[in-house]
Amino acid sequence: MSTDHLRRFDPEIHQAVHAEEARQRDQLEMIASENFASRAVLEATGSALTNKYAEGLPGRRYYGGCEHVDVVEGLARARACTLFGADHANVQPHSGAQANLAAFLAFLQPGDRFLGMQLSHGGHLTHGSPVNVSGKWFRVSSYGVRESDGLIDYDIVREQARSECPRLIVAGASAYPRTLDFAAFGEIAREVDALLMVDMAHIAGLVATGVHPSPIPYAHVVTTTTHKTLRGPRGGLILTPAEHARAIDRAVFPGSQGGPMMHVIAAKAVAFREALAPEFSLYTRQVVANARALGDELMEHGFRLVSGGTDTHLILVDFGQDGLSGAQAEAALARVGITVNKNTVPGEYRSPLVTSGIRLGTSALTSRGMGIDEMRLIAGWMARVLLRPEDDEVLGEVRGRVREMSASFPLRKETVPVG
Ligand code: DSN
Repeated sequence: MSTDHLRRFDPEIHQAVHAEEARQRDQLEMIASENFASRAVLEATGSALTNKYAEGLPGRRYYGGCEHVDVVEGLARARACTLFGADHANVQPHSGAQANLAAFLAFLQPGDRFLGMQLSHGGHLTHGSPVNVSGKWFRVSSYGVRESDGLIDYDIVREQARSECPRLIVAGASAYPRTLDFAAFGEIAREVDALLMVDMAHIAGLVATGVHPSPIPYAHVVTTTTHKTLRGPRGGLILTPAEHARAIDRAVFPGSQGGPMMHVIAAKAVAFREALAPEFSLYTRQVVANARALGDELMEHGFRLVSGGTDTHLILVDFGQDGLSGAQAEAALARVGITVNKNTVPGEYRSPLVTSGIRLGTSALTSRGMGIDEMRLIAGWMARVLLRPEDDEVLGEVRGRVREMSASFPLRKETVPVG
């Protein structure tokens, strides 16, 4: 996209934007929650719709001049419903955290109890962490993964649900590499008469294409971001059965947000259209195949993966209590141009700023067209760096390989369906 005006008016911001574009292009982006949106998504995000106030919903706005943004939001809602097989979509949440807050507002009163996955076991900040509003305003009980195999033990979740009697159960994670059994969560919620909320932010693209089972048949509300495996603009989305549509809409606006970001909603509509195209299914299948290949190769090199592998786009490497810290690994990989994030692992004893693991994802590299051969090469380079993080000769050589590979795969393949 042309940035001539920005260059002339604000050279400092222009320079930083271009430096970031170069960073994304020249490095290997392996943060599991990131991806590269298409040009069409970027154009919609950068459009004149940013100027428009449109509190309310299509056809029922508090401002004039909404006839065009009504079209946009109508399309976004209809496409989201088609994509996920949902009755109702609210496309206004500014982010995943806002979507979760709105879901809590719709279904809980302050002081109610809910059951969510513990952050250090792969859950999310907004699922009841004491530093987040979800942990401050509600009583929270947490479930984790089994120490022996890193998997959720649904019998333990059931026992906890029976003894804690939560009003709502949250299923969903930001660092769980395996398939989530939404049917089991649904059964547990029914048994204890709780509502089921699913936060599918990480796996939304996989769910949209049937690569991961859908939570829609089991959940009272499903929240997600739109920018991870779904590859849209940065934002949130809530899906719900028709009976809860009004409660959710009111919890978003006026409950917890003001004016919707219509430019981002336009970009969400574009991303949903892209995700409905057959090419997107091929993409998500490749994302998972790539994650499996990356994980297998890392294990060949002697690394331990939480749960012994992956069913998704995500891998969690556990260096162990006496091993490299996640912070050291993140820094060493950054020096060769591989971007990852340090991550707590189940049973973590180091601080969240240090950690004993790293989280890897294949969504962004797969968007560049990389496949299994590239994943195997990258795993080998990572192993060399992580086994000798202070060896400048090794780092220099791997940095050169990373540059060569990045140069061979364009950052943004066009994904917009024709017709
Ligand atoms: N920060 C996101 C992630 O990296 O998983 C979740 O909000």
